[in-house]
Amino acid sequence: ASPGPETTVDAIIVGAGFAGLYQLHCLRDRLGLSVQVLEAGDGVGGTWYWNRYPGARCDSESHSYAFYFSDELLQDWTWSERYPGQAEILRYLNHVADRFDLRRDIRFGTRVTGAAYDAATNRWHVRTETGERFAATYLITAVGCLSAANVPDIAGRDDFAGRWYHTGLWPQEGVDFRGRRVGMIGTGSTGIQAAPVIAEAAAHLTVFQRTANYSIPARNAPLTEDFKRWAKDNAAELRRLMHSTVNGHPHRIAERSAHDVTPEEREAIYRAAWEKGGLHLRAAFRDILTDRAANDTASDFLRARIRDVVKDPKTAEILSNIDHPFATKRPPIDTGYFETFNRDNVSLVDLRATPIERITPAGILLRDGTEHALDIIVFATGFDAMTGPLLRMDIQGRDGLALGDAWRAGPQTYLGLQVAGFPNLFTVTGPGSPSVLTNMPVAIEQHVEWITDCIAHMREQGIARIEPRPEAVDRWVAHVNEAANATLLPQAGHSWYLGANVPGKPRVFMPYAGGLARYRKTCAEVAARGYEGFALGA
Ligand code: NA7
Repeated sequence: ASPGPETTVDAIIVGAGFAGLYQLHCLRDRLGLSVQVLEAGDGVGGTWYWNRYPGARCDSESHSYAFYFSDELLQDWTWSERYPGQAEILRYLNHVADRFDLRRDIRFGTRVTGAAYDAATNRWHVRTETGERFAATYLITAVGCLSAANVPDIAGRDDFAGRWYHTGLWPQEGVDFRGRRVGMIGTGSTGIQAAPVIAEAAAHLTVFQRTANYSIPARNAPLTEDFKRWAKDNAAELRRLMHSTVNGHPHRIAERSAHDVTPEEREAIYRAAWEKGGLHLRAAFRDILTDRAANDTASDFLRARIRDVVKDPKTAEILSNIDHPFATKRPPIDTGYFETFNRDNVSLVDLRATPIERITPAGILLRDGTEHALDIIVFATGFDAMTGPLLRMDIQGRDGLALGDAWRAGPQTYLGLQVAGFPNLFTVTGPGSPSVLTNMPVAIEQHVEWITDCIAHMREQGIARIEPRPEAVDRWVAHVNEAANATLLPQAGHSWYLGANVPGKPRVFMPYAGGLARYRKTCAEVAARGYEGFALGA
């Protein structure tokens, strides 16, 4: 078929999750640009549109997992639980889309399959899976960091006679587990949320664990009326707090060291954090993520909790045999995860001891010859994180330079916002930004506002293009490495922060671990100095 006519706008935004929605609002309603949002899903929501697996819930507390740019929006919306569930977040983002009349500039069911920059006209040309074509001066990716599903290529997968699903591509109508024998592969945040809910419904659940993981009870509960009122009355203070913390959460990391207290005091502090639930344990001491001996105290505490809960000693041993320091992989929080293994209809397979040989029509065959008969396989196997969503779009910069070639040895950005050789391409929460180590909406608002201010500046000053200077990129990449190496984070050799979960992916620590507050300051200073490190061209 011959290509259709090309639609030209000022800016194209890819994605309609938190990032794309706010970016559209800023560029259209604050700067007056013509904007087209292209979204693969049939609705807004991004992560929360696709991740409908049982038990899907946010790890950030609801009063902090929201846009803070509009006081009216903050006052209008009321969360119901301490941690918002998938359905409630999706309702929230639909509310935002309606409130700011965003839908009219979003094209749904439209997956971007290519984008190429033409230097002669200073235009990005974008094509979609459905054959539509768009052109724009600015191309802004708002595709998220955990949106390219990682479905492991296990031999025999397509011969499986039952049904299989990836948690990040969950069917809208849900999956009926009743009476089914279910196998779930993966014990990251997702598998840890899903297992207890699947186990309630299924005839039997077998969890296939490759890497044992820590988890902390979320202690989710309905919010009290007092708390709801408090969060609204203190919105300005909460905003200031989230802008000033290392990870954008509305609580501070303690200033004391784990070595400043006696073992008994430490135990009491961990106990209290454990009872409080969620991410507070990570904040109990300032050196949990920087000092191995300090970290060991937290890691040992958490391993002991697993052994307290899980009754079968062999299962407890497999679950607590964790080989990375606490919080060097994204720390899951759960509702009854370890308790699930005390159920009669749940069993655990240790893939380190007996790896998967292949998937058969009847189920999963292990290398020791054991075959687990299954009706449903759930892949809770995570994502090709951070770079995956960008590389899958086939983006070509100046002179046909493919992003995949530019990033062969790992992602190279300036501030996680721009790539050398790709003028006027902005990557919201791109690799090299702190986003995935933080409370995401706070990181997103900062990026979107920085990009908006940058484009406003360009239009005021008659600047046609912006891209980072290669030496600024080199400096930033070195700084990202340095920041990671100042922490224990690179010690989790199998984390998605390092790309280690995807076979063949370069092992590079992708997010910026220097903290959100410091990063915000750096970005602001760069802009104030006339976009230092960027080449601005006519
Ligand atoms: P994660 O955290 O990447 O977890 C994926 C899990 O799947 C993890 O336990 C992996 O083990 C396991 N996995 C991946 N591939 C395989 C294969 N081939 N065989 C067996 N097991 C495998 O993804 P989630 O979806 O749980 O969470 C992603 C983020 O979403 C989370 O961090 C929060 O930020 C929200 P591995 O550790 O690689 O050995």
